[in-house]
Amino acid sequence: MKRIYSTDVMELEEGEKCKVAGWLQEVKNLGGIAFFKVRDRKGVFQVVLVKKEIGEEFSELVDIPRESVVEIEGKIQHTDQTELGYEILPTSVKVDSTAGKPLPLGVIDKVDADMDTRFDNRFMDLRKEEKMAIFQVRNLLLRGIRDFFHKEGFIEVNTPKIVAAGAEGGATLFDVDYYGTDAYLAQSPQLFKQMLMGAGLERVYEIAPAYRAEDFDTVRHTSEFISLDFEMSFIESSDDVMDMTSYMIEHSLKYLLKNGSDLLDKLGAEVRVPEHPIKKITHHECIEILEDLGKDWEDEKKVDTEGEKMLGEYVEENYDSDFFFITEFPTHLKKNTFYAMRKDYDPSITTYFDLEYKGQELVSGGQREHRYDVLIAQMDELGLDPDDFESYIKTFKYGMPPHGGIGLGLDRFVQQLLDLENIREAILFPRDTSRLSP
Ligand code: AMO
Repeated sequence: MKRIYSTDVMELEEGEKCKVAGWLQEVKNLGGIAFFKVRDRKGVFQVVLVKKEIGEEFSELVDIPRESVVEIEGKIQHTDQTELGYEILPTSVKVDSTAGKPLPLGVIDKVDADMDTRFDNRFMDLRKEEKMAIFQVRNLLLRGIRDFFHKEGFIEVNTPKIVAAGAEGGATLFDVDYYGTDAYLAQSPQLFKQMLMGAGLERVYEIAPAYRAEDFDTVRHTSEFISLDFEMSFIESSDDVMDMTSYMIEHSLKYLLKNGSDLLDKLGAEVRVPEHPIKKITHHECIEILEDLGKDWEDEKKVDTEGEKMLGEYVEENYDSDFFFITEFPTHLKKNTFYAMRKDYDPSITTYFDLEYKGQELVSGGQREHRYDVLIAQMDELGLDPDDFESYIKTFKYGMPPHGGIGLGLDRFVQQLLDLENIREAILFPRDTSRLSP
């Protein structure tokens, strides 16, 4: 008999035969009758064991340890005794795998264990309905994003993660011993995306891990995260890149609302789709707003973590939106990005922007410098040796269109979307300064 899910059982007629399988979540033994609650990835179903009918085997069955994997064949019985409205009367119970005792982590406990215990036993933690739902939402978000890029004529690419030079400055590079040569884990596909513009692909995107040796732990940084990047050619300005970014956010959130409203309800998440165009505030204006709001700076005036939060609340109150762009970042604040195009009327300002979501940076991007001579001059200014970036630089010598793109932290997107306190909740097996296993 073909196995069906807990949700399919509801559709069956009284007395109809079925086969279900899952994890034995709970056993309630009342003496002459016992109840199993069995969970599969879609929900929970109830099995009723009547001692008189089962006979000797009854005592063995009610002793099966919780969280063992069982396969049950039986008949449907409609009932108003349970919330579900139906239960299964078993004709056979097969134990595929017996769970050890005690469990390293409770699955239906009301109170969560501490984070370390949970992540040490992540396979068990993910059995919890509300934890699994996070990754079902993440999956739908990704499907919405891929759907958008496909519609817009972008192709999905994969670039190397073992690289010879960093794209985001030396401080957060992980070293790799590459057959005796120094190499690094890629911080961003940035330089490769640009080379693909030189290759004439015109519209590309990548969804892949990026690595940063962040030397402290925060609730929004991990050492490995999924970077969603796109790059597009023949743009007129960074406005084209911002437009594409906001359409992508809009499309993916609408896709999620359309296909995952049950999951969002389960997680108590209210998703607000941004109205196009998303509000743009220059970095300079941000500083003025923060000054009006009474922010104190210890040293340089810039939008720091506290400033982001204050601006997030300001935009929420005044523009009723979770999103806004900070545009025209001063050149010295984007010091690692030698590839950023600067404003022609004022080279102390870049065409670079961040997209903020609920008071936290979600995206960075802008228009790139595509003119070879200017690019070399910008590298010189930052003390970078063009020889270290030889294969990248070469691309600019033989025909490079005007282009731009972004990087979006997917884990942060899920974190902010679902109001998760810690980015690690949005990652199956997070990597940080103290975690390398599992
Ligand atoms: P940036 O360094 O701002 O830009 O990174 C882009 C986005 O990636 C996310 N992010 C992180 N998420 C989790 N943990 C981290 N340690 C971490 N670091 C970054 C953030 C951030 O906004 N090359 C540019 C992109 C471009 O211009 O195309 C870049 O990587 O959400």
